[in-house]
Amino acid sequence: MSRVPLKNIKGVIPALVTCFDKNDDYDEGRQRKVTSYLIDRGVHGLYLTGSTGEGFLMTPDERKKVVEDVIDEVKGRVPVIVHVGAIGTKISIDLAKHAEKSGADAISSVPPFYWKFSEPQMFNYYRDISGAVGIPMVVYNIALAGAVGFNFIKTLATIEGVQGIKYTLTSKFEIMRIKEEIGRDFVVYSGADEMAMTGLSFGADGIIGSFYNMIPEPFLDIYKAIQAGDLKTAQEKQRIANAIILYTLDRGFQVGIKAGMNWMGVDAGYCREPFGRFDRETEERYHAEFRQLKAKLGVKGIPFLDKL
Ligand code: MN9
Repeated sequence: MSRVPLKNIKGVIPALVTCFDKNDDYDEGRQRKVTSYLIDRGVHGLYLTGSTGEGFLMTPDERKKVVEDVIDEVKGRVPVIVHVGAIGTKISIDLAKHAEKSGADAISSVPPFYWKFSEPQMFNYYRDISGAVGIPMVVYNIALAGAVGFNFIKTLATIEGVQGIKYTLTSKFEIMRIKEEIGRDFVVYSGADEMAMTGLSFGADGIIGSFYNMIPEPFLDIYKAIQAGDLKTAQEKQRIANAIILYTLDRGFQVGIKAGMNWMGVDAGYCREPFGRFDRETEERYHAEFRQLKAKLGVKGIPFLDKL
């Protein structure tokens, strides 16, 4: 099986939503459609069953099914990173081996959480998972799971197999520091969508996040603009994207992103409980509010706004 080396996995990578039906069951049909829809829009890769993918709300078997269906649907068109994080090493190893066997290009994991594990325990977690597979590991650093500090990132980078980090913190200067002190080859994905251009201009190789499901285009433009050194364009696209992001965050972001995708023309289904769902009136009201935002912004050429 040919795999994409981590250093070649760059650009705009949606933390893919997982689609559930109205009975709260995983929905393969919608999942396949959403997958191909995003590839057609030009995203550069996919990150599965992470926070946005509601991975922690699924059983290991359900997570495996999502991975199999998405990789089958992708058919090698873009690289795939699978989040295998769980509180226990044994479950994560099982998910990691399954991801490798299914054809994933890389795995990723938050540190084990809930019990406030010590750094040696977290180190062993990453060592044991990485040691069980032959594909690279991307550490997922996010406050929700208890963010780890720079020195510990450096320690984790000594593990064979740990080749990168998804850095979902707002301290973006650390991205530059990681590249300086760990090495240019250590792959960094910037993870706060609101600061995508900051992360990229500080040296991140790519961006992985929730909103690339709903509004990939401005971020594809930001990625291109930063590569071309065009800060002005990047800033303008980030400004518009952030207006949309902040509006969505205020209205419940997991559910809001799926509603937004629906308005874009792809049915991403429902979120899993306890996230809840919009009733018809609420969704219609939000839709109307977004049209007001569009009028206020007064811009054209952002497909999400154009379609509202
Ligand atoms: O990195 C995402 N974080 C979470 C992933 O899911 C907690 C981000 O993409 C945020 O959802 C986004 C909105 O704040 O930046």
